[in-house]
Amino acid sequence: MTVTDDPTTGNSVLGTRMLRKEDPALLTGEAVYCNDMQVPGAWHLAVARSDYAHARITSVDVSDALAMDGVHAAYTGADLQELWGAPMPCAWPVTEDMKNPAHFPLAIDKVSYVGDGVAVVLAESEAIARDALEAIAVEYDELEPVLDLEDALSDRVVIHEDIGTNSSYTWPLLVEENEGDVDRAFADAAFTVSERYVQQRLIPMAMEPRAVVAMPQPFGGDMTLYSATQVPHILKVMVALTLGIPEHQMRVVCPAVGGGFGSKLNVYAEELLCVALARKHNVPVRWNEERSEGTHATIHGRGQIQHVELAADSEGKLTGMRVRLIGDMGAYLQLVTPGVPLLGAFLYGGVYELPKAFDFSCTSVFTNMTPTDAYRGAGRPEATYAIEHAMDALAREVGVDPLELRRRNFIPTDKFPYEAFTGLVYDSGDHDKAATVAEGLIDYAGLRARQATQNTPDATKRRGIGVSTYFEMCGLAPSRVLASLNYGAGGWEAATVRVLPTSKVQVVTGTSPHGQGHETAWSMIAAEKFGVDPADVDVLHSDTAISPLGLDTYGSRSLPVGGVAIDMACDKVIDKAKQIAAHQLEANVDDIEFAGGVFRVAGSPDKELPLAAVAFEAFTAHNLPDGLEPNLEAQVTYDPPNFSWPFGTHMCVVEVDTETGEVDLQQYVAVDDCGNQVNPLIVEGQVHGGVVQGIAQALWEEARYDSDGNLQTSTLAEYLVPAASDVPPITLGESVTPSPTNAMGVKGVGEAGPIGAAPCVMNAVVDALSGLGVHDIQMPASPLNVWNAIQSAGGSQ
Ligand code: MCN
Repeated sequence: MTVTDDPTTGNSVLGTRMLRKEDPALLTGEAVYCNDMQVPGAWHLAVARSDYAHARITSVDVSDALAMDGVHAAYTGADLQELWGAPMPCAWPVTEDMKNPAHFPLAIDKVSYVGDGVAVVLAESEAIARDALEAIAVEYDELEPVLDLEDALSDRVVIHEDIGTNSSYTWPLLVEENEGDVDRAFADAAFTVSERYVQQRLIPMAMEPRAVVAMPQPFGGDMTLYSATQVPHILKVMVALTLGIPEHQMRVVCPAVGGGFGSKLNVYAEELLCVALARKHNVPVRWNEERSEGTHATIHGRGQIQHVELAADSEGKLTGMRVRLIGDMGAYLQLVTPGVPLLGAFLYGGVYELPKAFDFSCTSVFTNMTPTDAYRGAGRPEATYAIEHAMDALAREVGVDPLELRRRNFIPTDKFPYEAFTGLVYDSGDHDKAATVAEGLIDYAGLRARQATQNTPDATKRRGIGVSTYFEMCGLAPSRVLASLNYGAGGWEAATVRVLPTSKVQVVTGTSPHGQGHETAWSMIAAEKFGVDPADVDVLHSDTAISPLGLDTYGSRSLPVGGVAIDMACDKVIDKAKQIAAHQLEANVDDIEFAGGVFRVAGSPDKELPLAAVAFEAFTAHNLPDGLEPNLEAQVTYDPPNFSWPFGTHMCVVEVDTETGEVDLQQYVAVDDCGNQVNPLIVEGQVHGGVVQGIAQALWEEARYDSDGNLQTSTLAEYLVPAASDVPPITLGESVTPSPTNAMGVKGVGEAGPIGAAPCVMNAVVDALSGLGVHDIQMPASPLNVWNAIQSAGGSQ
């Protein structure tokens, strides 16, 4: 990648398809993941886990394990209780009276899901530690498990006796002065639909399972925690608070991290166990997750029952909406579990001009299953599914094409920035454009014509066309708005930019990439500003000793918050450099221009200084303006004034075999508008990966439990993660609507794919079968679920 050094046009790195800098190390095996770390003398931790979903522990005996060769120590939950200064943290108490049962890294009296930790072994190798688990004897009194959300609500069996109910909180979003409007909207409606959807639980499947190494420093009492996490900064604070370690003596480092999709946005029992036991024994302690262990012990995503009602006038224009959710939180609250439905609450109106007649409420319940938490999109794919699937149901009621119904309801382009019914302001949007681009790429009109010919009443191969649109609320910031939702952290991000004496650039970021290509993107931002080659920019991240300030990577916040902070820090450095250049060139600072890596005096083309000369001058400090500090460095902590609001339209084509129930996804088109793009190649990669995750929710993936609460899909043989060969080529259309919120005009893109994809595919499947009387199909649209839906519809219109 080269940079154009044309001072008249400036550089042109931004917006180019630069290959990712980080990939050679990742692809050649040079990158070091947590599990690759060589740690002489480390003790290996293994966790004995409950085989019961709901049971009282009557005894735990670790003595046989302790007697085994190579075993250094073995502990029950009761043995370690004194180590926990506080229970495991939940940082999002969404209501004042939210119920949060105490949750410790190991259970003592009672287990609440299959996989709940009950004891640990520390041994000289991982194999010995895992073998020793077999020697631990645990006796249980089995209790009836609570696995159904509606049953959980009834409190027929209460999981956590200390809180006396399975309901943790009820959180409403109703514009009070409009109370009554909702009922009126439904009473006056020409059309209504009332739907019930189930968001099945999903299991995040990062390529790299979790792994932890806790290393006490030999001198000085400090602790370094290496973890396959996406939130080193948050983890540091939480571990310090939970274990009572002075925060300045805690350091968290993420080596290379192989994906997270939200599942590594957490504080896990194994992280606390490794740190606490490393302190106790003053040795390094490490733990590696096995895949089937992870399907139990790492959070699950989704898990909601959604009741959605729409009211519309005779044209199909929305006039009111009611949403009732039941959220499945699993056995305990993890770091942000309660907040997930709230993130979706604001998006139930989709991209439509919904009046304020909106009534939302969510009750979240405990169940005897693995805890749920944020999984790519976190609440927003669920909300988009609900409105977009319901819009198709409404289109069938009204008798109009689903795309036409959406167009009738789009927020008009000239109304942006648009204050939504929730009071939040959508920064920019052009839904008609996104839909038009998608429509053209897929040949929507032609497809509808061919569909009419193909889907005769007795056709066994039926074509379906799916449409979905979305608005996403991401960039998770501003801090003040997050505060109003009771979120326990801020939404800012920090960046430090240094131009080194030789004019190489160092960017220190608080973001923590785990597959998103930040080293490339952040290099491009700095290269554009300074007129240097991106190869000359080094990006430092994911180590709290090197980057002490940060709020990490989730919620598609890294570019619109962290990237913008870098852009701003570069500007600050340039402003300082201009003062030095003005001093050297004996000119007024206001006359100094900077482009293509060179400072020039306006109107005097012969008076110029390259960045390298200014950087060296700043370093030697031999001749700086009076009062100016040496070196070229600036730090910015940026707290944006608004969320980031990407949007888009997805369309797809399926063919459904009515005899086998098999769905063949044949075409997929996505138009995702994330404002200006730093690197379209990365953006495309993000959309491709995300779309496949959304398709997977629609067609294949599901965490399935049996009636005893055993996870039946605990390995990759049963949990159907797609391969590239399972999906058709994904055609991406272009739409760029810059955000007015930040100077770069960027919005996030990391979660767009799954938000648009699941409803798009499910709309296509139902569209294929609606002529047979099929109104809905439960996700995933497996052959069995599809076939059953066809049979129960009975083939009638
Ligand atoms: N980008 C860009 N131009 C834009 C928007 C984004 O060039 N207008 C680039 C950014 O520079 C960055 C990437 O796209 O390199 C993603 O940026 P952003 O949308 O800010 O998202 P984050 O970096 O904050 O990533 C988080 C997001 C989330 S929430 C999940 S979950 C997710 C995802 O990213 N998990 C992922 N993408 C993933 N990709 C991989 N490979 N692995 C995961 O675990």
